[in-house]
Amino acid sequence: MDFSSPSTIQSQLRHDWTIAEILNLFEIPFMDLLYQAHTIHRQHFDPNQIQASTLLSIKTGGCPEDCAYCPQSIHHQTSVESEPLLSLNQVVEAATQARAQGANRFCMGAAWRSPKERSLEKIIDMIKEVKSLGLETCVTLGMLAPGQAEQLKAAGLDYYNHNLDTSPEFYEEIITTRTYQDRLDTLAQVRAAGIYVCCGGIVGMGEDRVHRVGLLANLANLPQHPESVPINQLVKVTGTPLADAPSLDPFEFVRTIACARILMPQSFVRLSAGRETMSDELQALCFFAGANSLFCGDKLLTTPNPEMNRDQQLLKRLGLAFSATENFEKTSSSTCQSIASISS
Ligand code: SAM
Ligand code: DTB
Ligand code: SF4
Repeated sequence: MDFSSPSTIQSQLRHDWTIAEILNLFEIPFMDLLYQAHTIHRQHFDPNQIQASTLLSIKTGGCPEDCAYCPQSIHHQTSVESEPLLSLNQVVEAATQARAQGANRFCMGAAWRSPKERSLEKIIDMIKEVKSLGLETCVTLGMLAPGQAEQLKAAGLDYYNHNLDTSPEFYEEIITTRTYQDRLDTLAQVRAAGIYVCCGGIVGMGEDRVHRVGLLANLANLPQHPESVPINQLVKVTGTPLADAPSLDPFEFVRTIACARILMPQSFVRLSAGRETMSDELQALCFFAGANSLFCGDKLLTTPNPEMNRDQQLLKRLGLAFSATENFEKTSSSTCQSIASISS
């Protein structure tokens, strides 16, 4: 393929990517890869707009799953304590604050294998209240049983986050308590219920490039690309089996972002966990490579995220603005003010 002219760079919506093709993409010279990814990015998005979501852990710790990266698993001895589900009031308060800070989507995460019916009723109330604040809603609750996605959709849920995390081949080294197929089944239920899909993975877990390629292939070859693709860089947490995982070459991280952009041209690619330890320059490269979404706020679920002030300064220095909404059915939203405009 010729990567030297914008006219030869065409982004197609494909669902038949092979591992060999994606490996070839990873192997092209860095500048050519960035050029191609950025050109595709510009064909679908305003390159100066970044979507912002805020995360809240509504049920922290005590999770029965054994995900090797996760500080919330009961299988690992970390400093995260198990807490009960937050009350509706606590959630509404946090969402109101997030809205005031400029986020347009509020993501609620629960450390569950899957939601029990009684808990789901409480989540449904939370979704309704957060939506009534004019925010987009996202939840991540683990695996869904048949019918639960429909209940969430009826409550007005916009997005469901459920990650493939890594390639099928590396998966068993990371999680043994649920299968790759379990994840695909939950994603299919979410899609069938008409909820937007937020699905990505983690890199920097000691996997090889071929496993990063396998993750991207499985995301891109889903029947429909996820609307939102979070790319997490492992946050190494003391007490988890991955606490001493070897650090990923930052340029390899940028390549992963660029390849995600090329493979899923119309999806929002989210620079997710791991930003706290990334330099401003690395994040800027990621935005150039096609990342156009992030989590804002000082905390992810249990680990730190860059402080709001640092993000505001970064966006200002790069001339980027937080966008109104990524909702695919709405073209504008009056509910949110851009963080950049608040800061200026
Ligand atoms: N329990 C639910 C589940 O696993 O689907 C929802 C919450 S879980 C914390 C959501 C995602 O966070 C995981 O799929 C994983 O990709 C990401 N994650 C968890 N711990 C992480 C870490 N230490 N570093 C980077 N990403 C992490
Ligand atoms: C996702 O892919 N990343 C977010 C969100 N979805 C729920 C979570 C990151 C969690 C990082 C570890 C923690 O803070 O506990
Ligand atoms: Fe539980 Fe989700 Fe953490 Fe896995 S990633 S241990 S399912 S909270």
